Amino acid sequence: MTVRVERTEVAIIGAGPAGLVLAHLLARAGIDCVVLEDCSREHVESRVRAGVLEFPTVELLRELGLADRLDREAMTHRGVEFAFAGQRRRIDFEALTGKYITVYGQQEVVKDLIAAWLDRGGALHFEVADVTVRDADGTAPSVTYRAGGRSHRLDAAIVAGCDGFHGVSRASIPAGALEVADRVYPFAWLGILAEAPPTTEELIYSNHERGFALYSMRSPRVTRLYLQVTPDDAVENWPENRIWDELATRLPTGAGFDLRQGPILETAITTMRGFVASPMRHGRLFLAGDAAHIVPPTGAKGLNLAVADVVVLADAVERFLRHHDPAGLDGYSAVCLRRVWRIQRFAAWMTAMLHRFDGDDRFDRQLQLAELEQVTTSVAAATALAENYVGLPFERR
Ligand code: RFL
Ligand code: PHB
Repeated sequence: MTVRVERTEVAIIGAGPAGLVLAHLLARAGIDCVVLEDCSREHVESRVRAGVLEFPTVELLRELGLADRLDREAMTHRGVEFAFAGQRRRIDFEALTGKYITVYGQQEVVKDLIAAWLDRGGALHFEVADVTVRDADGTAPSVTYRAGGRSHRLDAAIVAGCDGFHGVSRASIPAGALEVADRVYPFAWLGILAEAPPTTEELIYSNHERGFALYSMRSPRVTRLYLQVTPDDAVENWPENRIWDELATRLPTGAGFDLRQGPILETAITTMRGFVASPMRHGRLFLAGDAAHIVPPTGAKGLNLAVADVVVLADAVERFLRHHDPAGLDGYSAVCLRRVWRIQRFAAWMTAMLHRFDGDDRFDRQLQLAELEQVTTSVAAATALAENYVGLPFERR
């Protein structure tokens, strides 16, 4: 069968936040790229995931001219609350760091990035199948795939593996060429999206003796709530009334907090894991975002970390393709991994401080409460949390 051959400078696998932001960054630098996505546009635009955007992420979207709708519709949060031992304490990001976070659904970001990309005539193929990375260890890599009943080959100078944790990019790297660090947590999150107006202006992370709960939101009409559950739990075990009862138990009561109920639009269980593959490169294949690493969601970092990677990658690719300087590509993995591990540390620390671990004794519990006391009373400790939460500055030239 004939193979359709196309050429570009950068082949991007995956139209999630990493792949789409990379495409826009490269286009700004005048670099040609093609994005390949195995799901449909409807599917990627409706996948409910992250909601918290760091300050540097939002600044970058603005700089790229991709934040018009975000600036109209998103919610600015200047702090966050922690509930524990019957109290609520606020950490004031703005006072401590001068920065804030933005609450805007990941699928809204993805919608905006796709619309802007297609508007400017960018190449993006949905529903491609059998995506395979070829000859990554030579100087002429390519990606083959099937679409519209035909076989295709996309030749490129660089392949960007932005295809998430279960993608093909990382899996195409020979065993032995990657080192993996992995931590699976002994719990999961049950997340719901409910058509109910938020009762507070900011997120509430709650440490409760029955387990962690998180109060978040997506808009003035939709709340996003999470409960710590066991890793083998199933959505079928959680009828609506059980979810609301458990949320009411674990979230604070009184003092302006009123858990408003409403129709549940979606329920899903997410396992909790920290994972890092290194190096984030194999020859001309560069991994970015969840394809290279995942963090437990307690720090709200995964999407933001994906964006931080592609900021470094776009810069490195430009130096290589436009100035024949491979230094950026050679340093890519080390530069990204420095941030990745700082974020893993933050997410692991938040996770340890807020969840109930099986086998916790009275001593462990008191240590958790003391940690929360320290973080919410010491300006130094609160500042350390705030600067990580609002987002460490990107590494840029
Ligand atoms: P994505 O978003 O998974 O995108 C990868 C894309 O690649 C496609 N793909 C392929 N395409 C072509 N060929 C193949 N063989 C392919 N295989 C896969 C996929 O269809 C998809 O479109 O990875 P990316 O771009 O690296 O982005 C990472 C983020 O999605 C992820 O880290 C966050 O969602 C994590 N996360 C959060 N991050 C935050 O920054 N703030 C948060 O508040 C936050 N909350 C969360 C989260 C993740 C959660 N879940 C469901 C895991 C809350 C939850 C519950
Ligand atoms: C969310 O709103 O989905 C969310 C917020 C904070 C987190 C994780 C998820 O830490």
